[in-house]
Amino acid sequence: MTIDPTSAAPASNPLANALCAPLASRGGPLLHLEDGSSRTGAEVDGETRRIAAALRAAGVEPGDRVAAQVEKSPAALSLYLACLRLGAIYLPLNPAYTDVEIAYFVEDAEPAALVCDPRRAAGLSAVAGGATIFEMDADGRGPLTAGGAAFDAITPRSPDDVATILYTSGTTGRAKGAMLSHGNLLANAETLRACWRFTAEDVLLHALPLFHAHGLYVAANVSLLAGAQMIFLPKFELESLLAALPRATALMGVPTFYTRLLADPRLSRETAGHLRVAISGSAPLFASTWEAFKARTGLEILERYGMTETSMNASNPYEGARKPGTVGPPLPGVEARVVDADSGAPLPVGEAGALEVRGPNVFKGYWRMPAKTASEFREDGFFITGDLAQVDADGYLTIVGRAKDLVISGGYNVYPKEVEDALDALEGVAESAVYGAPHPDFGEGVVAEIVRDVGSAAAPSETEIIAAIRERLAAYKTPKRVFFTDALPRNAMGKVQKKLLRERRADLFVETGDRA
Ligand code: MLC
Ligand code: AMP
Repeated sequence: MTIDPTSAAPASNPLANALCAPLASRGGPLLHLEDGSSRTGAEVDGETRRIAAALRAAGVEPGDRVAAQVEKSPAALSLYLACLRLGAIYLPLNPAYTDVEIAYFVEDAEPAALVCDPRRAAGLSAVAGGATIFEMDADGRGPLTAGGAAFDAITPRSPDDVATILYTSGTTGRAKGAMLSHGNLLANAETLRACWRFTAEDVLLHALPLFHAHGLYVAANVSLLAGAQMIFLPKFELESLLAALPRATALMGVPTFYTRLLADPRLSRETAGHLRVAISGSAPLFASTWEAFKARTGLEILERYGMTETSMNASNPYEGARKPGTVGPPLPGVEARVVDADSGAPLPVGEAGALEVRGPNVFKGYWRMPAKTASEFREDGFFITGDLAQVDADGYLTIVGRAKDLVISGGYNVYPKEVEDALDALEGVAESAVYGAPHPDFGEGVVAEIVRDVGSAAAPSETEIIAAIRERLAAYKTPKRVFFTDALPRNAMGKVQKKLLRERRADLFVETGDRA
């Protein structure tokens, strides 16, 4: 099926029809849970309709935002599907975000409903604005799933209507809500399902969070579209993953999943023997990890490349050569080009430059930020990814770096500017520089260099600074180490030379073996 996300017709809600409608007749298992129980498609469908009815009864209208800061559970999946059915915009949020972080998202997105863990409800009620708060615990219990009426309709939505908003931070430190349309999500899921050969015979090992593009747009959408089953683990936990692996036909993970699996001697041809495909993305996968995984399991990891704004853009082939270190050719229907960042002129094969993409997968823009949106697109509709890439003679892309100041830690994006702003606001800090140092587990670990404010009586220690930041920002954004320096290294233009800092601390985590 080819979806044209710009077409205004026909208002039938193709995404909900593709993902939700088939569930009612699925009497077999859809989700296999850690405790050995399972949920049939029909059960998930029933829960979806109940949640949709409860949201509707609370006044949630099509186009309204439903923010959710909930633990991963079958009900969290149903909540997403309920929003699609209702025509509401689903806005998932990492449970690791602090109340301070949530306050910004709520103020910006003005959701009609905020679904959260009961333990967070009191704190969040202070920042919820006009949103109705619904509690949902880690087992999915709460007023939305308690029973009652069912919303059986599927609200008409055109492919151009917004289905989800996922916040991604930015180089300015201000998070932006990336709006993905129904057409965007369906087109990408359909392409991936076909490229990766997902069918109703598949059992996907789903250990990713459900609040990011990887776990939601890729893992969940593709499985639902294919009618596949999912082993639905609440999070990555090595023991559970190894226990479930022999039952899975497919695995999707960030590179940390693969390095952690490889560090365990139980990963073998036998334990991974049922897998037909192991997919990696969200951060660079080292060729050495690819080789080691192949040597141990016989499987060639299929690496693909995407981002929140675009879902998936490129993938190594299912059939044909998978080249370690590359992310494969652009997906069918996606155009990718490598250009000179300043002139926009296309670069020849083998030359590294700015990567730009265009296709039915590319998002509608940033929520209420038309100027920011416009500045990230070229006139001919190509989106400037902020990644640096080169293309080889076979058309395979390699991501060689980032034009944007970004750290990717265990697959989570950390924008240094956001952390630097939080550091600079602390008493006793004159200025700071945040960057990523190589980390054996997370790929990159967040590190801060601080210049103390000599005019201030406060002289916070490393531990105090880490504790103060942790109150404001999620743990994965909080620097794992803080160093003090008299001056930050700057170039002639006055720009902090983060490359130099990274090089200086290249052995920081590697030497100490520090994982936390
Ligand atoms: C957890 N911590 C992290 C971290 N995850 N620190 C840095 N980076 C991370 N990614 C913190 C914890 O809060 C804890 O801090 C300490 O580090 C140790 O935690 P852990 O027990 O080792 O972490 P764990 O819970 O096992 O989580 C690690 C992980 C997880 C890699 C499994 O981060 C994860 O699931 N990452 C996937 C992220 C993802 O889905 N990205 C996709 C984005 S979409 P403390 O202080 O509490 O002790 C995208 C587009 C695309 O990028 O292309 O897919
Ligand atoms: P996010 O904003 O969380 O969606 O992160 C998207 C970013 O992750 C991209 O812009 C890339 O920098 C990075 N990324 C995703 N997949 C890969 C990959 N396979 N290799 C290298 N970087 C990747």
